[in-house]
Amino acid sequence: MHTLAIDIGGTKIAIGLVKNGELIERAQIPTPKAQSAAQFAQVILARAEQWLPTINNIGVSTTGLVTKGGISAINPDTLAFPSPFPLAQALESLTNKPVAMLNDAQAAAWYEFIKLDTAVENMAFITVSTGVGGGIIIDGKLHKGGAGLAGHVGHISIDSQGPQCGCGQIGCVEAIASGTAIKKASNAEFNPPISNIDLFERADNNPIAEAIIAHSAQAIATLCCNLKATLDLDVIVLGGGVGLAKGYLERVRQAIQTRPNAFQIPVTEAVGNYDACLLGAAYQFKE
Ligand code: BMX
Ligand code: ZN
Repeated sequence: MHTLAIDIGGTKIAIGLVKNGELIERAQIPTPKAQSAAQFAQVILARAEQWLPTINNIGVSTTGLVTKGGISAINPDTLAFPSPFPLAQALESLTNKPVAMLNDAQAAAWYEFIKLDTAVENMAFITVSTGVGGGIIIDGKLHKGGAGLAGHVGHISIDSQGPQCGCGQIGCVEAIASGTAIKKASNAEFNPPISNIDLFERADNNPIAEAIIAHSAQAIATLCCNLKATLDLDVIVLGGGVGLAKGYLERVRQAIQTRPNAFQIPVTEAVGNYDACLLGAAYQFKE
């Protein structure tokens, strides 16, 4: 079976051809500015043109809340199109193929759950990237909730005195720990501004860079302990550009170790690496 996998982020779209569960081709385009879902879908399909004759179905993972009506923003600062955006319908009518769509972190959670070394029943996937997203598996099933919002753990508020989040709340994990939040903190300290990649490289010798990254990792550790307390998870899988950056997972683990025993939880690295969401898009067609 061949699946066209599409992972939509705020700045880039990853497109892949997945054959029997393996990613065999991969491409990437910047997220287009499009007036309509049909136009947006056309840009994606044009990049995948050579694969279209072979595909059986299309799996999409996307940033944002996924409902029957389309994709909607929880944090409009990180979404490039208006809500609700009926992209699944547009892809379906342009290709006549079955289309399945999930929130990006929910899709990655399902993929990472299937790929776990040791079978567990309850886990979460957390991505620390442009935003902070999440997906939750309870009793071996992806928990989406009534409105599809389940897993939006980036919008758990952990500091009532904290920064304003684009979602409208104060002190969300996303506003403190995301790649966007790290960049904001870094811009306030470094002139000329440096990239987040440079910030991680400087952290060994520069206490300001280290403090910015540690602040993010501490917030993610708090989130992990809160999830342990709420759902008694067996494991948390970490992914995303920041989550997978050198030394980040170690910082999160160290911060968790300072918390009381009852809230300790193992945190592992996403086996799907930077493509966990893309692979998750395709794995909607796998049990
Ligand atoms: C935001 C939210 C989530 C998403 C998460 C990670 C929007 C547009 N997105 O919290 O749905 O899962 O970001 O998204 O409201 P990423 O783009 O950082 O991977
Ligand atoms: Zn928020």
